[in-house]
Amino acid sequence: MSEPVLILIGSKSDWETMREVGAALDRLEVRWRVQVSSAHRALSRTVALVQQAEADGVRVFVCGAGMAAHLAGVVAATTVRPVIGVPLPGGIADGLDALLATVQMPGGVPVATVAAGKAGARNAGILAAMMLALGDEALAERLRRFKQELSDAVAAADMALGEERRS
Ligand code: RP5
Repeated sequence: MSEPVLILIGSKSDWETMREVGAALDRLEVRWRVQVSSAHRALSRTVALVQQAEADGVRVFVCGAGMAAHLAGVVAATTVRPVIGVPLPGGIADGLDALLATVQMPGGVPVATVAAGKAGARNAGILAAMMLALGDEALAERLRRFKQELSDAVAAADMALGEERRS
């Protein structure tokens, strides 16, 4: 059985940002793998890879690309599994270009697009886990704990700032 999440990146240069997807999934104990495949430079390879991944049991695709970021759209055109798109900085508008290219899908072919850059990559990992948690109560419980930790960290930051201001 394949890993449930396949992270696809348009270039090896995208990995520095997209490693955040893997880090978020690791934290939630969700198995994943990563492959490089470009929509523009290797279209047939990308389509074949997605078809094989779906046949192998991949349940969610997370795609990161920059510039004219068409990778998530090509993957969404190929599979019936959910596709999350992460727009990456580096183009002429530093991520805004990739955001528009990723989010502006025509009706009928959705890509769940997250924020550009590392925060978006992290959220893509969490969102993929939330999708998988629909059929996995143990994962849903790990997500609840994760949300509680986020909230606890805000309270701790508030307390730390208060102490700093008093000293
Ligand atoms: C996109 O072009 C890739 O996703 C990457 O963000 C950008 C630049 O790719 P490289 O020239 O670094 O391979 O397709």
